[in-house]
Amino acid sequence: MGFMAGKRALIVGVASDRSIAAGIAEAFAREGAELAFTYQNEKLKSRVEKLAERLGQNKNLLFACDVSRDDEITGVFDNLSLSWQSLDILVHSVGYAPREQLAGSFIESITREGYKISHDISAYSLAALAKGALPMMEGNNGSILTLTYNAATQVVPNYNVMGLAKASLESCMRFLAADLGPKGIRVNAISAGAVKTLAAAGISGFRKMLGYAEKTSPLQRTVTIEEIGNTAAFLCSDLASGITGETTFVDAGVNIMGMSFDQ
Ligand code: NAD
Ligand code: 0WE
Repeated sequence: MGFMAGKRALIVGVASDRSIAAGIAEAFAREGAELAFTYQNEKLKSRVEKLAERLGQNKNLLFACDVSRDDEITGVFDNLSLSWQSLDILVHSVGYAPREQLAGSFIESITREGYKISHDISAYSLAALAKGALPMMEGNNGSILTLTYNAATQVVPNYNVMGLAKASLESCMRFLAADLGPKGIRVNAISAGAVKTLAAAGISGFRKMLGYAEKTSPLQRTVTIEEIGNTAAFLCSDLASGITGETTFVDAGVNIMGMSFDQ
């Protein structure tokens, strides 16, 4: 029996089979969890549907959810509660800034609108989803997980306003952990190393970033969505019952290095 048997999880953030959320879903399903999914818009629905099917999950537990819309967030939990009495796990794997924010000089690219959108979609959405999920999660050793990136605390060229949004997301994760701990809910983050997903497609210099990990990380390679998924499964299971408010790096060790050794 898997170590997540009997757990019910809602996964937000699948856009393709390469999504980090897809790696997480795969590990959760392997460990015996039951899954429900959201999709951002109709264009992405069929991809999420196919993943749910491949993982042997109930194809009816798919809900539209653009996280910038309160009515859609409310709708997810209203509909989910018709099928599930309670929810054990919420995975938040969402990040977005308008593309032009993610290129070139920080000071030249940042705008009030870019700041607003990136923080709304990438950081506030964790609090909004937690608020919506709380009535279903209270009192059953639940766990919430979000995905962050090291540029929250260390400057990465071109990541720009998303770095600020990830800093806000990590702080949100800690405030939620403090608030929800007494209700039995743990809240954690995985800080993932660079992975080639849709969110990475078209980002100038992304290949260089993967190369940096291969050159600099102690493990001399990048990480996979399977490795991130396995860590997510651990953190969201009772095996991690003593861990909350924590950011766990799954980055082949890149973040510990101050400078790379010569090759
Ligand atoms: P991805 O493109 O597969 O996933 C991003 C998801 O965000 C998509 O499913 C998309 O539908 C969703 N999304 C964007 N705007 C939304 C909105 N308004 N409403 C609802 N959903 C919305 O890319 P990914 O790399 O799997 O990203 C998942 C998370 O992992 C993000 O938080 C990202 O910042 C983080 N992360 C990614 C990397 C990387 O290198 N790929 C590294 C560290 C952290
Ligand atoms: O969090 C991310 C990606 C976030 C992201 C990606 C996009 C591309 C498409 C947010 N918004 C958008 N908007 C779009 O229009 N990562 C950690 C991956 C990533 O993105 C970078 C990176 C890394 C690593 C951008 C610049 C520099 C490094």
